[in-house]
Amino acid sequence: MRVVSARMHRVRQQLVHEFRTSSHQKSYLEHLLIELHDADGRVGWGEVASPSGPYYCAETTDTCWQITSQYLLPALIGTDWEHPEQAVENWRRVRGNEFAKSGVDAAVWTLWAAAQGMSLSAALGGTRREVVAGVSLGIEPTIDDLLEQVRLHTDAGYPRVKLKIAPGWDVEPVQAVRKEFADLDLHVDANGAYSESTEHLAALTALDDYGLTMIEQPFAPRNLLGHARLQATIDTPICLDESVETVHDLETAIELGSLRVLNIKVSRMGGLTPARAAHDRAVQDGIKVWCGGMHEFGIGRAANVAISSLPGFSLPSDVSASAKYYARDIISPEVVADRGVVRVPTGAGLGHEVDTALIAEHSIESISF
Ligand code: OSB
Ligand code: MG
Repeated sequence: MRVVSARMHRVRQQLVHEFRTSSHQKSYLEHLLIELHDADGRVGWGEVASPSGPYYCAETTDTCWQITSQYLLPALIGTDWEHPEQAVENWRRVRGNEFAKSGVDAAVWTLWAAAQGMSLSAALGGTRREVVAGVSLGIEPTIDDLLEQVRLHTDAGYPRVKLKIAPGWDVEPVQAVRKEFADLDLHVDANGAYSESTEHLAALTALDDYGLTMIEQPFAPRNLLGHARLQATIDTPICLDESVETVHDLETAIELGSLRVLNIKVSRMGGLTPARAAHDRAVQDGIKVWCGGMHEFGIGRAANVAISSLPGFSLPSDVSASAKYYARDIISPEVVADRGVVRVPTGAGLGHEVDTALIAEHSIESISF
């Protein structure tokens, strides 16, 4: 196969509900949408879901634009390849920049799946026909606001809720939610906001009493030893997100005992190819996996649904319905969740139509290659 031309669009979408984490706050997102064309008129779509600022990871929308347009697309266009894993060899020399790579990698996979007449899920080796979605809820102004959000989403049938926490917003909100939702599959995500100070460790240890499914990324990304030390003293499984950008990070974390659960994000790991490799490696060592999200628009969301269909994804994923995030999504049909269950598309390629008119309407900037 050969990509003969490409386009990249910088698109802004308003969130239906403002989202706050320990590190940043957002009411809209700007993602890059990549379309790859082959000589037979097929199109492959991928999404770069980088946050605008460098608060989740080092990348930003601007760095992704730069790396994609200056290095990744020029390295791909015009080369011959048989399989997506071969196509991504073209940018093996580019260090880091996983969000930028992930959008091009996913576009390569959807183009290849379309050419094979296979769904993205089948192309990846997915076995599930439906995946279970949870929701991730941000830090709210008050506990009452948070309880209202939990009610809204559990009433809609989502079986798992993740709460963002930060020092000063941890035991109290968790206690309040647990009091009203005794049996809910509940977990927390700190986005690395805690240190190993006595005060912070006391709060994290206190969370051990609330039957949480996991505590996600309590410490800074590089602090694998700290995560191992904490895991040795609490029963609640630790889940890593930001700490694991490569399969090598995962192997180190497993060896150190820093995690029992892995949040696999297609974006954070540089695409479907490395995300699938991380899935295989985690399952081999009995690490539970689920798919995290970055508030993707429909194209990135469809890639997340496809990877979540691999057999090892045994916990609910952050692949909530399009409507949880956006008034109107850029794909049709939109992603829908029925009591938290999302059907895995069976149509060739992405399995959704891409609404190019809506993309054009919300596009800030486009570039052709
Ligand atoms: O840490 O998982 C995270 C969103 C932006 C940045 C980081 C994270 C998140 C989420 C949202 O939790 C997951 C989603 O619903 O897409
Ligand atoms: Mg996280």
